[in-house]
Amino acid sequence: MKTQVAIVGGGPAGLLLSRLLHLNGVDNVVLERRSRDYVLGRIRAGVLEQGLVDLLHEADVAERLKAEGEVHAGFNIAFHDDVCHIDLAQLTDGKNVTVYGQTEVTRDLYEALDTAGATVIHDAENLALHDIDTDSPKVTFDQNGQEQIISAAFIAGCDGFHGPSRQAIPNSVRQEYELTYPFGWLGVLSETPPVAEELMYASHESGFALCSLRSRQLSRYYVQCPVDDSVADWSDDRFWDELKSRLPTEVANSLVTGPSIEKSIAPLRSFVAEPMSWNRLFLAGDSAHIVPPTGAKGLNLAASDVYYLSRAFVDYFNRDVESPLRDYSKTALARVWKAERFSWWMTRLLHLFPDQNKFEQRLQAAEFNYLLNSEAAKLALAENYVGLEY
Ligand code: RFL
Ligand code: PHB
Repeated sequence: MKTQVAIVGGGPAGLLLSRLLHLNGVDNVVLERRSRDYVLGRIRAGVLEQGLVDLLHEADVAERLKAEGEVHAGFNIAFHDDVCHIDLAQLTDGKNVTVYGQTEVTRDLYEALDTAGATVIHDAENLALHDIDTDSPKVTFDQNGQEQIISAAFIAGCDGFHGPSRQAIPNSVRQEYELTYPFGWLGVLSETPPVAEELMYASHESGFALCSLRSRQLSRYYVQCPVDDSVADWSDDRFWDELKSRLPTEVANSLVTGPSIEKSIAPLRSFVAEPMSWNRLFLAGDSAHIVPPTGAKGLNLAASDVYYLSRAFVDYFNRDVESPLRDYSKTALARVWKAERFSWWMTRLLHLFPDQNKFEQRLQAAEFNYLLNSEAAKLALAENYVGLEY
C-alpha cells in the first residue's frame, strides 16, 4: 500500500490529523494497535480550549460538540477553606473553555472518517518504522497474522507515550527531559449530578482533589493518591469519604455520591522529547510530550501540534512550500514548553508533596494567597488555562 502520510496511532492526535489532511486532499492511512471499542473505552481529558474547539469546527466534526458541550466561563480553586474564583471570561476578554469528553471527540472523529471513506486500520500489531532517513520511509505491521507494508512520503508518530515512533529517532539525536511526581490521580466517573456548575480544584493538607464533569448527569472526580496504589485499594466508599474530606465543608455537604462506573489511576509526569521531527518522521501529541493533568493541557497540546503539522503537510503537498514542515519541531516546541511550565506550576501549587518541608509549605500558601488577592496573578492563570495562541 502507498500513501502520502502514514499516521501511527488512532487517538485524538492521529484521527484529527487524518481528518484535516483528508479535507485538504492529502492522502493518508491511520494505523491503530487497539480495537475501536478499546480506544473509545478510555476515559481521559474533558476540558477543551477554544483553539481545539475551533479546530474541530474546521474539521467539520463539531455538531454534537455544539449541542452537548458545556461552555465554562470560570472555575474555582479552593485552598483549605478559602475559595478563589477565576472568572476566565472577564479576565481574558470573553474567552472560555468547553467541557466535552475526549472520548466524545474521538467518537465524532471516527464517525466523520467512516463517512468520508478514510482508511483507519485497527488491530495493527507489531508495528515498526523503517527508512525514515530516506525518501521512502515505510511502516510494517501484522494484521490477522499477515505482514503488511505501507510506503509513504512521511510518517506522523501519533502513538502516545508508549508507542514506537519516538524511539525511532536515534538516541544520539533525541534529548529527553523528564520530571516524575511521587503521586498519581485516582479518577472516578459516576452517574450523579456534578457538585457544582463549575470545576473546582482543591488543595488540602491530605492532598489534592478535583471536581469535574461530563454533563449534568455525569460527574468526574479525582483525588491525589500514592503512585503505587491500585484501584483495588479504593472502594467507592473510601473514595467518596476521601474526596469529601478534601473539599470545603459547604461543597462536601452538597456532594451527591453513587456507584462508580469507571475508576482508574494515572501517574503524573512531565516529559518532553526534542526534536519533534527527524528526517521523514514527525511526532505529535503524547508521543512527544506529557503534562500532568492539573492544567487540563494534554489533549489541547496534541491539538496544537496537529494544527501546525496539518498546515505544514498541506503547504508541502498542495503549495510546494517546505519551510513550515522544516520548522515544525521548533514551532510546536515553543508552545509545548509553555504548557509544560503552566502544568508544572499548577501541579506544584495544588498538590501535597510528601517530601515538602515547612518552608515550602509556607511558600505554597503564599502562592495561593497572592493568587487570591492579585488580579495580575489571576490573569496569568486565566490566559494559560483558556489556552495560549497557536
Ligand atoms: P493517545 O490518546 O495516547 O493515543 C495514542 C494512540 O496510539 C496507539 N498506539 C499504537 N498504534 C499502533 N501501533 C503501536 N505500536 C501503538 N502504540 C500506541 C494507542 O493505542 C492510542 O490509541 O495520544 P494522543 O492522540 O497524542 O492524545 C493525547 C491525549 O490522549 C492525552 O494528552 C490526554 O488524554 C492526557 N490525559 C489527560 N489530559 C487532560 O488534559 N486531562 C485528563 O484528565 C487526562 N487524563 C490523560 C488522562 C492521559 C492518560 N494516559 C495516557 C495514561 C488519563 C490517562 C490515564
Ligand atoms: C477532567 O474532567 O477529566 C479533567 C478536568 C480538568 C483537569 C483534568 C481533568 O485539569
